Amino acid sequence: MGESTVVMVGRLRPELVARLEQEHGARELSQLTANEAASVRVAVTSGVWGVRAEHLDRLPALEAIVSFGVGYDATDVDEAARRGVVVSNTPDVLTDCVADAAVGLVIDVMRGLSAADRFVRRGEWAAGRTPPLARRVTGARIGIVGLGRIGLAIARRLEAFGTTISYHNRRARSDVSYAYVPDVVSLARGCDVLVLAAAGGDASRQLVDAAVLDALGPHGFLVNIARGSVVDEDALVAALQEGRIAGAGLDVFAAEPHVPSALLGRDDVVLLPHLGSATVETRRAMADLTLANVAAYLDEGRLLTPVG
Ligand code: 8YV
Repeated sequence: MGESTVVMVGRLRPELVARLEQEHGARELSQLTANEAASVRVAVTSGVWGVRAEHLDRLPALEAIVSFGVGYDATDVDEAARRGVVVSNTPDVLTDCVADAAVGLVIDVMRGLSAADRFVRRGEWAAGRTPPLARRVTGARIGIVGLGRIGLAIARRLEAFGTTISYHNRRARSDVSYAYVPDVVSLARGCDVLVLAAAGGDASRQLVDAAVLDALGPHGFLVNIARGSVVDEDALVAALQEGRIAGAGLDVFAAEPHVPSALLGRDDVVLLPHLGSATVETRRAMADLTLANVAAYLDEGRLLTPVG
C-alpha cells in the first residue's frame, strides 16, 4: 500500500470507517508498517479509544488527532500538546441527545420504569402483584455536577418538571440563576438526584466517593451520563448494597463494557450501554463533524472544533 496520511486508531463506527477509507484512503494503525506509519499526519479515534503515548510513538509525523465524541479523556492531550499535535472533538452536535438520555435515566430510576417492565415480563402483574411505589420526579431537587453544555441542557429540560436545580462546577457561571454549590458533598446533601455531567479525566476522577454518596443519602439517586471514572464504582456498589443511596441510573462505567456483576440483579439501578449519543441523527452529525475536521485540517491546516 502507498503512503497513508490519515490513520484510524481503535474501533470506529462502520459508516465513519467507510467514509474515511473512501475520502482519505485511511487505514487502521495496527495494519501499518513502521515506514507507513511514519508519514501519517492525522489520526482519527473515538472518545472511548483515544490516542495515547504508545500510539504517538508510532506516529512521528502526526500533526492532528480528530476524535469522534465530545469527551476526549481517553486521548493523552498533554502528551499530544508536548509533541505539537492538535486535538479536536465533536461538541454541540450531541448535546441534546445526551441530555435527553440523562433525563430518561432520572425518570427511569426514580419511577422504576425499567424495573416495572421486567415485573410485567416476569408475569408478576398478571399474577396479581403490584410493584413497589416509586418516587416523584416533578418538584424534585436536582444537583448537577458539571454545568457545561450538556449539564445546562439537562438543567433546562428538568426545569420543565418543576424541579429545583443547583450545581457544582469548576467555577460558578454568571449566565444562570441556579444555585452554585462549591463542593460536591454539600451539593449531594441538598438534592434528591445527583446528575453527573462533568468531563472525564484527572480533574474529576472519583469525585463521587463514599462521602458524596452518604451525603446523597438513602433517599437520593445518582445519575451518571458523564464518565465511569467520575465515580468510585466500588463505593457505589457498596452504597447500593447497604441501602445508603436509593438507586442509580448509569450510562457509563469504570471499565466498559464491564458492568459490576453485583449490579446486574438489582432493581434499584438502570444500566445502559453508554448510549447517550447513540441516535441515528446524532451519530451521523458526529461523523460529519469528524470528517469535516479531517478535511479542514488537510485542506486549511486548522481544526473546526479544537479542544481546550
Ligand atoms: C462516545 C461519548 O464518545 O461523546 C462522548 O464523549 O461518550 C460518546 O458519544 C461515542 O460513543 C464514541 O465512542
